[in-house]
Amino acid sequence: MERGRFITFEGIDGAGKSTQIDVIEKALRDRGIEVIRTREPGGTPLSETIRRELLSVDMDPATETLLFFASRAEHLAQVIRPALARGAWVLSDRFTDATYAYQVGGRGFPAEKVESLEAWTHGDLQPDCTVLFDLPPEVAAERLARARQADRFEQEDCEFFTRVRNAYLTRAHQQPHRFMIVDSTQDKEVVSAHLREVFSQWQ
Ligand code: Z5A
Repeated sequence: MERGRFITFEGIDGAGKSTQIDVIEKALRDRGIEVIRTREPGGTPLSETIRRELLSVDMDPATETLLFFASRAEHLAQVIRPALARGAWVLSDRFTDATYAYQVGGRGFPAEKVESLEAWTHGDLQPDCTVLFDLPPEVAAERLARARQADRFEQEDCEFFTRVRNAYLTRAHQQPHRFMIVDSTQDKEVVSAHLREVFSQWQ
């Protein structure tokens, strides 16, 4: 059985990930592919419990980073690895690039510590494709203000999100074989049409 594909979605808060994952999920299902849609932090009962704490409780950056990886280890063991092994495609709303962007880029947590946690947790498994929805933090903040109440991360200031955005862009330029950068300032329908076309063929 051929291993399924692992596709992750990244971007600053309010970049439009959820909106466009719907489109990609449908394009893949229309091809008869088994799709598992999941998210981080979260994706299993235990990881969802960790998510609630991460989004609401102030904590030390080391605790925060370790909890993201604890949630991820469970997610990999219970959901991602079994799905890929049976040939399903996994669409994950965020994965380890988010830790590099938010904890390393945003909070200044040491990159080498994240590298060793990554190697320990899933060094042998990396996304086949990462769609990065890129847009200026000011535009994302305006969209979110209209959409809902802010959680602990969304309450960070514009400088924090500028650092997060820059960290994402740096990773994308370092690993162009894996990243697809999408200009998320474009109209929703324009972005959807582009992604529908890409994922109706992507192997
Ligand atoms: N986090 C971390 O720090 N470290 C880690 O390792 C991981 C995560 C894994 C939870 O993520 C938090 O955890 C996250 C980072 C941190 N920070 N926060 N909060 P999350 O993915 O669950 O939460 P999120 O990023 O905030 O998701 P979101 O707000 O749902 O954003 P989105 O999915 O990218 O956006 P959306 O819901 O599709 O769109 C937002 C609004 O904009 C909505 O009203 C849309 O209708 C609108 N929209 C979307 N696209 C457009 C366009 N093109 N034009 C106009 N309006 C649009």
